[in-house]
Amino acid sequence: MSANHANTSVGHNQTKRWKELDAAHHVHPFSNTKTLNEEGVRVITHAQGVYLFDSEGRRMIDGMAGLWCVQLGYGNRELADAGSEALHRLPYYNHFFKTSNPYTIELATLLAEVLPKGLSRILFANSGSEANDTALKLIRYYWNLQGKKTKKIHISREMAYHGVTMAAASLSGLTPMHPQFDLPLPGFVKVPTPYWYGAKAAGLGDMSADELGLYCARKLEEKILELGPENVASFSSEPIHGAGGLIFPPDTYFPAIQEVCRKYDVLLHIDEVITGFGRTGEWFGSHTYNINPDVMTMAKGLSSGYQPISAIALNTRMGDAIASANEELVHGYTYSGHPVASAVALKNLEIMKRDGLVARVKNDIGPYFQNQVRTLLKDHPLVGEVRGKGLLAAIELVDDKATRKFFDPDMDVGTRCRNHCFANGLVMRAIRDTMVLSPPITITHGEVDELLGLAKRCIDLIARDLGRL
Ligand code: PXG
Repeated sequence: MSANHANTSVGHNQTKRWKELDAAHHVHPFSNTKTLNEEGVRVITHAQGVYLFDSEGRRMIDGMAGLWCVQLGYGNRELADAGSEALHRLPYYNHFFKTSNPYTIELATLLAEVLPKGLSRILFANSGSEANDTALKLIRYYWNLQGKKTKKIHISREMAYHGVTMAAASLSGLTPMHPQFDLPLPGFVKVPTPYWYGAKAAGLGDMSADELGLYCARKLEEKILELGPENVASFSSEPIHGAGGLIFPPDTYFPAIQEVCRKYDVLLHIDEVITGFGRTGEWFGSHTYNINPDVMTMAKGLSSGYQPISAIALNTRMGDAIASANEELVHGYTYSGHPVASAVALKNLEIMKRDGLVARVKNDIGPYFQNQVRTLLKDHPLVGEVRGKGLLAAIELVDDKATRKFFDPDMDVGTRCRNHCFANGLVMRAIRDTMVLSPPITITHGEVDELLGLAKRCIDLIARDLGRL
């Protein structure tokens, strides 16, 4: 850490002023505006490596890489310089008027190189939600081009998170996202997801994970048959549920799911917004689980979060249909393939390639992280399960390990644990009572030790509060 980050406090009065102004003028995402304004926000002023600093001079280790996105960590000079150079050379131009720019062309080319085979045509947008919205529109367009005009229904999974636009929120299976906005829209249907740890509590008995994977694929098939395959356009899935609670697919799941999609000619949309760019130890979760998407969406780690940019990759089937349709594709954003965002994403991918960062997650830091998190926490009295892959880990805090019984949600165990984390200089996310980690992929071994040491300390603290330690 450089010396200029040592003293970061901006003073009590400035912090107080920012808290007041934020409460007066700024409405926060996914927050209770009333209680947040009463409590006051924490103002993050800068960040370096895996550390965040707030206006009161506190340092926190960021176990979440922001929102699962800062792959290369904070303060990367090369990314900042790439953005700065593009800001000076070409701060903006669009792709509408038969024009392109070098950054976006090179980015699309490099992406096509690292994407699973066959995904070679790419559109750009600005967020994961927009990418998913775009993917659904292109799926509709594809079926319309094929003359299959009844194929309109989009199936996705319970507990899925695909974003917040009208379509992306409709695609999401986290039910609290819907009632405020009268969603989901018509034509969005959900099927069960293979959450083995929660299967018992959900009344699915004692199936093995592999049995559960096949069961969920059967449920997809039954749903397609119930709706009529001629009415089903697509099935959407994250390779691993992110915001739904870091749920990893059983080995049986994706082979069976892909067979069902093929059998009924249902397009497979894979949402790699969290699982892309080295997170699982491969470039994409689709590599990890041997998935062949028709359309893949990505965002977050594409630019390490340094710029808002997302992408939609099409396989030959969809890409060729659109490329040979010989009519205008009536879709696109002012900022599709923004030069500055493209330049930063391009540099981000170049660095990942040059420094072998994906292989580092697979062969070095990923296995170390997985081993350490299990060694430290697997036998903890409050921990029912530790699961993970690459640089993703979930720690289930449970009432009874033997019966996989969850705590009463009213006890807010996860949130209380997260509060201990903040107080102790650690950002660890709570999803229900599952504690989640997804640090920058550049994290060092020593920083992994620090991160997990703090995580253990905070889980000890909540265990003590509950009289379990
Ligand atoms: N798909 C997936 C799989 C995501 O995780 C989106 C789409 C939407 O991306 P945008 O860029 O529109 O936000 C996401 C976003 C959390 C959290 O608390 C997760 C996300 C966003 C905000 C919070 O876990 N994921």
